[in-house]
Formats: sequence, structure tokens, C-alpha cells
Amino acid sequence: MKCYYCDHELVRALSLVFVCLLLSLLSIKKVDASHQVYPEYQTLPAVKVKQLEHRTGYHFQPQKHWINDPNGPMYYNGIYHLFYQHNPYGAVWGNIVWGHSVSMDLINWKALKPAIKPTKPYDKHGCWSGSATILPGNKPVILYTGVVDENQTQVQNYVLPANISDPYLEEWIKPDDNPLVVAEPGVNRTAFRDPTTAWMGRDGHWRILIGSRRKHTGIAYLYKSKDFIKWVKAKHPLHSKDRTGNWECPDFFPVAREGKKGLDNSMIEEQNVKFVLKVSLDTTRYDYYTVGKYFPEIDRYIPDNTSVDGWKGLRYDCGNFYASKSFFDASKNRRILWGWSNESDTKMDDVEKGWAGIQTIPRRIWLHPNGKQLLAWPIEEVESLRGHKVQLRNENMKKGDVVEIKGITAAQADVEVVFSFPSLDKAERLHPSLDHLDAHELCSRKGSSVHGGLGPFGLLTLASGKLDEYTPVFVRVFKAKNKHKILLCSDASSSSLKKGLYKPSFAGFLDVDLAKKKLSLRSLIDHSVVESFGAGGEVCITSRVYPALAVSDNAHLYAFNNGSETVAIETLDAWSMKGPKLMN
Ligand code: DQQ
Repeated sequence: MKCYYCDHELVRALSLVFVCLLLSLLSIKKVDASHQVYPEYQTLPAVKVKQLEHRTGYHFQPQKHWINDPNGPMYYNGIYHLFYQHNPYGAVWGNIVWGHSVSMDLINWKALKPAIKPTKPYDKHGCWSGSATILPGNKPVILYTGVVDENQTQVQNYVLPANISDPYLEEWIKPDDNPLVVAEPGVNRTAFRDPTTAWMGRDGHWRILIGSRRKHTGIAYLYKSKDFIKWVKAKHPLHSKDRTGNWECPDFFPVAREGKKGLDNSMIEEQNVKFVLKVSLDTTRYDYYTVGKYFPEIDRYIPDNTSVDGWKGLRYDCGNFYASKSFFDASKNRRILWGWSNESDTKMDDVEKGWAGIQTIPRRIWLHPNGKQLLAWPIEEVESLRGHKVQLRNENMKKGDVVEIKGITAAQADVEVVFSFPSLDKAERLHPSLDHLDAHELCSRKGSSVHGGLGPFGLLTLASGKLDEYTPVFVRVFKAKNKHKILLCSDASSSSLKKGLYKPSFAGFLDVDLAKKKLSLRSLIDHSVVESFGAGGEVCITSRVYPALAVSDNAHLYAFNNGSETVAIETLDAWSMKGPKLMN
């Protein structure tokens, strides 16, 4: 089988030249690790799955082999469904089917057989990403991208549950009128994929987006249908943006202006609603989004002028998190976000482990009271996995102090901490020559061991006893021009003594009011993943790390301060995390 990510090599090489030019022009961070596929491993089943060391304990992973994008998440008749891109035959990308798991609580999962496999001329080269929509009369339907030939021509197909009264919806059928949407002349048929959940307009017509590009302009094509079968391309895309490259996995949904309540995709006429358009950038492998207005009468979306539309735009997660998809959970009136976190060890490591890729812990998302960005927080159900708890209260950390948080399983833990400080006076001045740096670059220059004024302070996760390895998640406050710049870093550069790993210094800027002189941080630590949430979910960062020493019982957790200002751990609560149970 020809491989999509390999074919991308040529495209990638060409686009790299373009990207380098752009990066230097726009001074955006370097391209992160992209995932490549080694065809020789595509159909190399895992003999034995290494359970120990780096396999996660409470994140979503199938028993073995490769996974990527979350697909068609939905809540239907009391059951959550998660589908995902999966290679059933190897630990690298290829042979893509829709894996399928179900759950009553988004934590404990039951694995089912693949829901969609390549069997028809319109999908025989792959069943790629897509979304679920629940039609009136409580009828679920899935739209997905089928790859029809070796050139990777893409079309959009649908499947329906074979037996609507089966609570798990195990069987899906491909009706004869597939494919539903083929690229018309002028549309790039090899970049035409990942249909969204549909929404219904005032005119009673359904709408979906399909991700694409024309040259380097990313495009979300809009298609409309009265009956969900015959789809017509609208005159204009819903939105497009030059110099962003191919748009994968678009997601478009309304958010309430106030409160945490989620909205169904079709609730476009609600009062006090804003919209979010998220796209996954094929060139940089990260997701960015804008908050804006949707004009249903002309089917256009316009980002607010507070949202940067492009590579410097808002990120769901400043780390290893891609091809995300959200859904409306009607059982709790909330919107939930799933995202794929790729491995950042070597392909050989993945083949040896017998698995690659995890889904991050589902996050509830809602609009920040400032109306300019989303907030994200791990769903409350994850707290059901909290076991033994330890806590610290009002513990001062002077410059150079390291405090061990003992008594929990540090390799599999949940930590919530509030740091406080007496004043902002000692915040270090950001040298004008560093002012233009993006957060990642600043984090890699000003790591956790580089002494500062107010910060760096935070947690040392997955740390070895003698601190030969650690993944610091920390804050550093700078005085810049006339405001403070607050950097949140999750820095993998010292995470492992192993060579050949991708160890990025992921970071983002927090836009919080420091008047209260407090900053909060939460980290979900799970063997090879650290998911962190700064200031209640303003900035989220996921790092994948592979310690050689800080594994299982040899992993430690510390709090630290390397700034001249004394910082107090006002409250720290940490839990050992249990593994989920398999659902019967
Ligand atoms: N992954 C799928 C595509 C999608 C890409 C293929 C994003 O449908 O565009 O596995 O990671």
C-alpha cells in the first residue's frame, strides 16, 4: 500500500523550502517533528506489547499498534463512542481503519472491532478522518474520507448503523449511494478531506466543512444538503487563510458567550453565541483556532480582530496535540475535546514497543470570560481515578529549593498546585533582544535551571532521584515594555538520558491578571505523557517523554523555585492515579 505520510515526503520537502522562507519572514517557531512512516513496518504486527515503562496507565490507547486522529466522537443513547484512525497491523501509520471503543463515562472503555474498513472502490486505499452527526429522529450518521486510488484521491462517504437498537452500534453499513461528495474541477482532490459534524441552518439545509488548500491557502469548503445525501458546494468557502497550507480536520462550533455550557452544532441561532473554527495545519502539525462570528445568511465566518488568524494564532495546546475533534455531550450539556498525541521517540522504539499514539484526556472547553479564547480542563470524570492523596500547604521555596512530593505514584499522578508570591518587583526584565521571541524559543533559552527573578518555579515531573532526568513544567514572569509576560513551559530537553528522541521545549504565554499574585498549575502525569494546564486551562501543553531512569517506582515528583523571589506553595494536592477498568 502506498503511504500517505511517505508521499508527503516530496510535498514536505518542497513545502519545507517555502516554510523556511515563511518562517524567517514571519519569525515563527521551527517546524516540530513531523511523523513519517517506514513502509517496511506498516504491516509488521507487534509480537508482544511492552506494557511497562512508557505505556500509559490511564490515557486512551488500544491494546496495540498505531493510532492517530480521534474520529466521530459522540454521545448516543447513554453511551460515548470514540472512533480513531488505527493501523490494525503495525505500530506505524498505514492500513488505516476506524477503530471503535465505547464507554459509559469517557474513562473506562470497551474495545470493539473496527467500525469502518477499506472494502469498497471509494475507500479501498484508506478510511480517513471524519465526524458523526445525530440526525432528527435520533439517527446517527458518520461522514468520513475515503481514499480511492494510489494518487490519494479523496472523496467523502457515509455509513449508518446496521442495527440502531444495538447499544454499542458495532456494525456500520456503507449504503450504495456512496461516495456522497467528490472534488469538482478546481478543487484539489488530494487535499480534500475530514468532513465536520453537520449543522442545520435556518433554511433547513445541512452544512459541513471539508478541509483543503489551494496552493498555500488553507480552505474550509462549505457543502450544503437538504437530505444529507445530495451535497452541493457553496459559492464561497466558509473561511480560508493564505499561507497556512493544507487544512486538516476542521472543527466548527458555537460557544456560549457566558458560562461553561456547551451547545449543539446546530444551535447557531442562539442569542449570545460566538463561534470557533479550528484547523489542523498539515505543515506544522499543530491545531490553531479563532473565535469569531458566523453570518448564517451568507454562510461566512469572520474571526474577531482579537484572534490572530494564522500560524501565530491561538492553540488548543502548545505541545504535542493534533487533529483534534470536539463534540457536544448532551448528557451533561458540555463540549468535549479529544486530541491525538503522537509519540516523539523513534520509529524503531515504536516498533519495539508494539504501539504508538495516545488520545489526550478528554477536555471540557468553553469560552473564557474575556471572550477572546477558550478555556480547557480535564473532564471531571478523570477524578474518579484519583487514589491515594498527599497535600502541602503554605510551604515557602527560596531560590534553589526543591521540595519532594512523596507518597504517591509519581509516574502516574494528578497534581494541582497554587503558587503565590509577595510581589512582582523581582520579575526579570526581558531584554529587548529577546522580546520578539516566541514562547518556545524563550523557553528553550530560559530553561528551568536558568536562574531568574520571579520564577522559574513549578514542578519537576517524571524526575529521577538524582535529577539526571526531569520534565519541568514551570512559570517565569518577565517585565517587558509596559506589561508582564508570563511564560508557561513544559520542557522535554532534560527528560531522558536516551539519545535520538525529539525533546522540544514547548511553551505558551499566559494572559492572566497577576494582581492576586497567584498562579495555578495542574499536571496529569502518565509514564510518557505530561499534560499541563496553566491558570485554569488558559494555556495547555502536552509533552511526550521517555525517561530511562525515572520510570515506574523510580520516578519522583518535585516542586522547585529557581528565582530570587521566594515563592509559596499555597496549596498542593497530588493523587496517585488508578488505571481504568475495562468495560464488560
Ligand atoms: N490523518 C488522517 C487524515 C487527516 C490526517 C489520515 C490528520 O484524514 O487529514 O490518517 O492527522
